[in-house]
Amino acid sequence: MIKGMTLVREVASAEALDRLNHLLLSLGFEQGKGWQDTEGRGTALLAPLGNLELMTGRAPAVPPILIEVMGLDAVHAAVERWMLANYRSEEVPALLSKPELTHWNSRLFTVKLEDGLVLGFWQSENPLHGKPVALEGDLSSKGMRFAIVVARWNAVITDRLLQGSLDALYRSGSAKADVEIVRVPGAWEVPSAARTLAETKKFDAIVTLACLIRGETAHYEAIYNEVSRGIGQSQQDTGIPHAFGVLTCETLEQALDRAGIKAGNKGFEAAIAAIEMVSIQRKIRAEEGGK
Ligand code: DLZ
Repeated sequence: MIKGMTLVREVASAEALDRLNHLLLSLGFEQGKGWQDTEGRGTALLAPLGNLELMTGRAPAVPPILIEVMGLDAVHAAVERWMLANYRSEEVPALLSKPELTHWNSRLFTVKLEDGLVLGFWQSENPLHGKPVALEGDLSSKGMRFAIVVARWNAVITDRLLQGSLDALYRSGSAKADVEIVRVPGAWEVPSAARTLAETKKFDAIVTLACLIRGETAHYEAIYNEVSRGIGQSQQDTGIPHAFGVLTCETLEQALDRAGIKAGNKGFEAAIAAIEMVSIQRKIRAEEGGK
């Protein structure tokens, strides 16, 4: 039912309002819808988030208007420049404090403006502060079992994709015995082999590798659509993650670029995605099991 929160504060004059409005916009507030009538006017400054904090047990150690920022030192420098432009320079040190560590693992500075209006600017020292809590997969593949299905067609490319996948798996902890490589004639055969492997339930994830080049592939779109649909369907039907390392390129040069020359190695990326998906599946199941 709650839509938002508005803090209303009177300032001394129209000039003060414009000056402050200008400062806060330059720091990153968004201009909201203001108002004006015969007696006065208001300006709305929008922040991405707001919250109401209630406390008890001791008096607040902070001003009632607290603005959370990124880049506290840059904000402090901008406020200082603004203060020097609007106040006598000898007044500024008493009005603008230096950023200091707080007891809640943050840094904060305050600025006293006209009519006792005090703003506190702060930044958390915790890099994870404010990040949405999310389950994420780890990138260790130790103890996971993988099958890699690789098409022989365009082997000059797919061999490089395979090397990329193996590199990713071994470097993240896989034992050679935990990685099975299955070669199939071309991209068209990849979904069927992937599904057969997934159905054995011997593997935690399947990595699929192939390369379709438009110039040499008749009905390129039709083949690509069927290959991607088949791999996706196998993944959904079996519940085993299938990483998609099927290149679709206009030219051989483009394919080479994506197989380790200029634009990364899609085989490496697919294997990393597979590891992450196995890890995330395990975490989701562990959470479910713990409920
Ligand atoms: C036939 C064919 C063609 C024209 N192009 C490719 C390609 O670019 N990439 C690929 O992986 N495979 C290609 N193939 C082979 C088919 O995928 C399939 O292996 C054969 O049609 C046999 O079913």
